[in-house]
Amino acid sequence: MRRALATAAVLACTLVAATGCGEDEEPEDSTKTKTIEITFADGSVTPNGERVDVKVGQPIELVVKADAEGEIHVHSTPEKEFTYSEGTTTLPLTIDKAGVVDVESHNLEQVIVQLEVE
Ligand SMILES: [Cu+2]
Repeated sequence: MRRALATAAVLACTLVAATGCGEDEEPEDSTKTKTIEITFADGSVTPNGERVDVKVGQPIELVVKADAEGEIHVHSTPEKEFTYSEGTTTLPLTIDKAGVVDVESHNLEQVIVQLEVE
């Protein structure tokens, strides 16, 4: 069902290509899981401080691909800590307060993404 709708949306986009039809213009569905892919490789991480819009209570999945195990901090209230292992780890997350929430790697001392929760 969801897939069929997505296909229809893609077709609609092609038809109105002249007016532009980006991902950003799609109305955000707060019940749809937001997937954020995070890659750790050779001591660095991607993304690197990027802002991601999410809704309060929206299910989020951090899909972590890593070449070594490590830890991710989510600076929400209260804070959350996640560990990931080598390979792919999927970390489910929801934020129940509006604001900007940093997702960090303390091993690398880097902000991975900033969740703009509204
Ligand atoms: Cu932290």
